[in-house]
Amino acid sequence: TARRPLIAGNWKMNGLRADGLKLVEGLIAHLREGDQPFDMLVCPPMTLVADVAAASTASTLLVGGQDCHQNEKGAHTGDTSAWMLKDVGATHVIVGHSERRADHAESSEVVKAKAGAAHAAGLTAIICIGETEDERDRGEALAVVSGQLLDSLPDGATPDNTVIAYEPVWAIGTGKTATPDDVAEMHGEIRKKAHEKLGSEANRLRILYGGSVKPANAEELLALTDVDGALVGGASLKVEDFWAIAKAAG
Ligand code: G2H
Repeated sequence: TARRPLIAGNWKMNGLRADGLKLVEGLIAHLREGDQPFDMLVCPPMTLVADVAAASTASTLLVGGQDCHQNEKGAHTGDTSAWMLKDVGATHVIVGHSERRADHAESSEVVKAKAGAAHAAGLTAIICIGETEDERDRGEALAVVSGQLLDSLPDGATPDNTVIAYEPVWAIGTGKTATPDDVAEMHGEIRKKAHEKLGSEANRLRILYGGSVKPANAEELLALTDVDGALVGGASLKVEDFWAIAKAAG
């Protein structure tokens, strides 16, 4: 099954207005060079989602949030709903990033509810899963990740409204990347497990790799059979680095 790669940038808590808009202008200029064999998405901090979406309307650049609340509205100070993201032009939202699982104690149950809210609002949910270094050292990586996958996928998930991002926690922002063999094994396992929920549709599911993806390692990771794109943090903050990663996809 041919799956169109998705190259997603997770800006995390980086970018004031001027930097963010400049970054987006640079990416849009590249996208206008011609048809590309990949989809490109940026997920700016909440303060910039509306501006970046407005700046991207006449281009193919997609815009998403980095998190959403599981409810539509209400007394949740500081939170943003999936409907609010949709309202300002987002098409995607990342849920369950390991930094949110760690910093905000988000369980897979909460992540599942957030993904369900994203779907209800008409957004594509990018559900992040991944094992810690201790879990890998104990030989539990496959079991932990499979469990997170099945526990985080909401009913109604399809390859059209859901993307999975495998991000080994020990490879995030550390400069360490999983070996291509480890990544290939894990992505194969994730697709196999996804069949339990999605049936043969799992063959269309996009599974991204994330964790210190950079121009120097993008090509070998993106060449793997079950790697359908990348979720890029640090290297998505520089136009030329992010573009080089995307070009490695096609
Ligand atoms: C993993 C990744 C993006 P980085 O968190 O989600 O970040 O590429 O900086 O490791």
